[in-house]
Amino acid sequence: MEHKKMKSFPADFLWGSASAAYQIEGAWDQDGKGPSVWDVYTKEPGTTYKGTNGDVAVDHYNRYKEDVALMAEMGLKAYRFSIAWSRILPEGRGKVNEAGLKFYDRLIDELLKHDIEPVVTVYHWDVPQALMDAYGAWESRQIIEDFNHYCSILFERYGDRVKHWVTLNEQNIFVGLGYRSGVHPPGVKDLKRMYQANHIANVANAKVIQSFRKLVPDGKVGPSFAYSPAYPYNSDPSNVIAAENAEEMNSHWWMDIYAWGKYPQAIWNYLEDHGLAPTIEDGDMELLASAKPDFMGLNYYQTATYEYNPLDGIGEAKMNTTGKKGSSSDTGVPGLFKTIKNPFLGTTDWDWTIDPKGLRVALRRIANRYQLPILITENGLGAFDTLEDGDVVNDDYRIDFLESHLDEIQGAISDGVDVLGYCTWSFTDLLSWLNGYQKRYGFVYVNRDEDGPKDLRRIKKKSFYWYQDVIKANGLVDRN
Ligand code: BGP
Repeated sequence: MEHKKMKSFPADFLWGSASAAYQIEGAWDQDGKGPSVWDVYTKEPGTTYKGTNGDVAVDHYNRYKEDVALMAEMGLKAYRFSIAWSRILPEGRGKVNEAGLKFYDRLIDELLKHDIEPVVTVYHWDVPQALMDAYGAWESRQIIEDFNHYCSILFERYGDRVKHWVTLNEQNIFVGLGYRSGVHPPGVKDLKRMYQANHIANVANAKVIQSFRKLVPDGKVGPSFAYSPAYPYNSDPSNVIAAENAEEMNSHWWMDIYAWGKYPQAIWNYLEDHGLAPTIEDGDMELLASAKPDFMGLNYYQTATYEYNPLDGIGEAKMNTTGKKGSSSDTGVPGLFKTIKNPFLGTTDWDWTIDPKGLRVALRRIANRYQLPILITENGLGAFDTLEDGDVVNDDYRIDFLESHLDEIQGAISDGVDVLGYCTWSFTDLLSWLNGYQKRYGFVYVNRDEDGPKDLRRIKKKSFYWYQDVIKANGLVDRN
């Protein structure tokens, strides 16, 4: 839709940026923290790029004041971060670690002191290793109670100061990479187990939303979903159906549950036919339908384009975790869909398509289908940055990327979509789960690499000053 005049960003728009505990905190065993699955998984040979892990990460645990001071200098209105479950409950359940709770008290207070709205994610993939050892974490229904207990501790402790909460971060990614491609913990390739763990995570998510209503009645809560809108390769109806299949299997499978408590029919039938449908217990569907979120959290990075894939067609892909352009391969589900390169779009060095308009497509589709406000909880560009003499990083490519996406957000707002805020990924550089430290996302360069933490010096990139101007103007600024 073309508009003669675009609407402005709302006056209370949350101009933000995001991170996750494992990717920034470090201090992996400091002050009583227990190990998470990522602390253990990254130590297994061959799991991550050059064996990188989050033992030190960017040491945010010990440098949070410096990081928040930079956020304040930038004028950030919101900061999304996650809480490490095993800092609060080192064993995942049982004994509470007061030192862990105190760390987040200090962080939240520091943010509020600078008028930065904390947006707290309760789960960004770092389930306590103790729960993995005890019962296979998300594969057991025991986690429903344990997760609810953990979240209730957070709601009670921080609910007076934190009003925006994210439940599960990218459930589709942590179960997909954990149990389908087997590249995230627990490193399993078993679709039956994946769909079962996913259903249990859905129930746990719903239960926590119910607790939230009681404990933080004036707060807002929602999941963050990694949505890559599906495009058909062309108007060949076989390819259009392939894209429908992908949209339903890769996206509606989760978002329909969050918004409506229902699994989409065609994929449900497909899974039943293949012996992959999850076991549903009495009361599950009622619980799912009763736990409506206040917003859909959207993590948007790219779109995917699909074409017909025959029954004997291709399956799992090879991922690019090195930054060597073109080293990934197409992926598919035989009989449903396969990916194909979109001839209209360029890609990053990690082969992610660059598609700002796709963000507008995502916003429009979510708004139309679910009638929920949307909080963009992640969007950003992973790129190689060069630290130049005099501590300068000229990341014009990142500014171009973010600016073009913001332009489409404003387009979506003008179309009538209720967008609550925009959290870029990420504020400082951080550990990219499988891709080491060379895939950088931040406004703030952190002087470390795969070989070691160096001095962890913080350096403002050119994009830092650009976003500062955008926030000040409450919208896009003329760069010339
Ligand atoms: C999302 C995750 C983030 C972040 C981001 C970039 O899937 O929620 O934690 O890592 O993607 O991904 P990557 O680090 O793989 O480039």
